[in-house]
Amino acid sequence: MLFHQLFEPESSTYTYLLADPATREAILIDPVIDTIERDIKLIQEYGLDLKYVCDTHVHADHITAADELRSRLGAKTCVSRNASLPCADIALKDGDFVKFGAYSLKVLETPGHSSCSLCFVLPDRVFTGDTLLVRGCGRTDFQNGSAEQLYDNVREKLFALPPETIVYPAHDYKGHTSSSIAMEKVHNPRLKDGVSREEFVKIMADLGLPVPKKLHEALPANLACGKRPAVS
Ligand SMILES: N[C@@H](CCC(=O)N[C@@H](CS)C(=O)NCC(=O)O)C(=O)O
Ligand SMILES: [Fe+2]
Repeated sequence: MLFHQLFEPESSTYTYLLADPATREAILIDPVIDTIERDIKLIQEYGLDLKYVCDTHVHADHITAADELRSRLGAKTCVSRNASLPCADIALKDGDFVKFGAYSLKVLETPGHSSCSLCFVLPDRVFTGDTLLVRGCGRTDFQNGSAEQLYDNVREKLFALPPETIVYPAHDYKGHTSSSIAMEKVHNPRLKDGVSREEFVKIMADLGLPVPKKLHEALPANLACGKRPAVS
C-alpha cells in the first residue's frame, strides 16, 4: 500500500494519503484546505485516482478540503451519518467499509470528542481522529462531546484492536507522529489501564482549554463539507 502521513502546521493536523499502487485508487483522510495544492500535486505526481475523502469528524479547528477535492478531482465526500450533513456523498456507519483497490477501511463509530467521530481501521493500523491522540485524546467540551462515551469507545473499540496496531491520530501538538494500541494502554496518562471512568470524566472536565482559534470560521464551513460562503 502507498501511504503518506502529511502535516498541516497551523492546526497541527495530520492528513493521510492511502492508495493501492496496482489500481491507483486512493483515499485522503482529513485533508485541510490550506494544504490542498500540496496534496493535489502529490496525488498527480503518483498518477492516483482519488476516490474518497473521509473526514474523521466535523472539524472545529480547520476547514476540510473535502468539497474542493470533490470539485477538482471528483472524489466522493464521506462523513459519519451522525453528522447529518446533506452536502456529504456518503454517510458512514459502524461496520461500513470504504474500498480503494484491494484495500478497505473499516468504519468504527466512536462518539466522544464529537457525536460524529469515526475511526478507520486497516489490518495493521487505525486512524483515530481526535478520539485517541498520542498520550492524549480530543477534548469533549463541545460538538455534543461526551467524556463518558469517549472513555467507553476507546476501551471497548480501540483497546480491543491487536496491541501492535499502529495508531495514527488526526492531530499532534507535541511532535509525535504515531503510537500503538499497546503503548497507549500503558502510557496514555488519561486512558491507560487503571484510570477509572470517573477519574477520566474529571480530567476532561478540568482541562479548561481555550476554544480553537478558527472555530467560528471552521464550523460553518465544515457543515457545508468545507464550502466557504461566496464573497459578494
Ligand atoms: N490551539 C489549537 C487547539 C485546537 C483544539 O482544541 N483541538 C482539539 C481537536 S479539534 C482538541 O481536542 N485538542 C486537544 C488538546 O489541545 O489537548 C487551536 O486553536 O486550533
Ligand atoms: Fe477535532
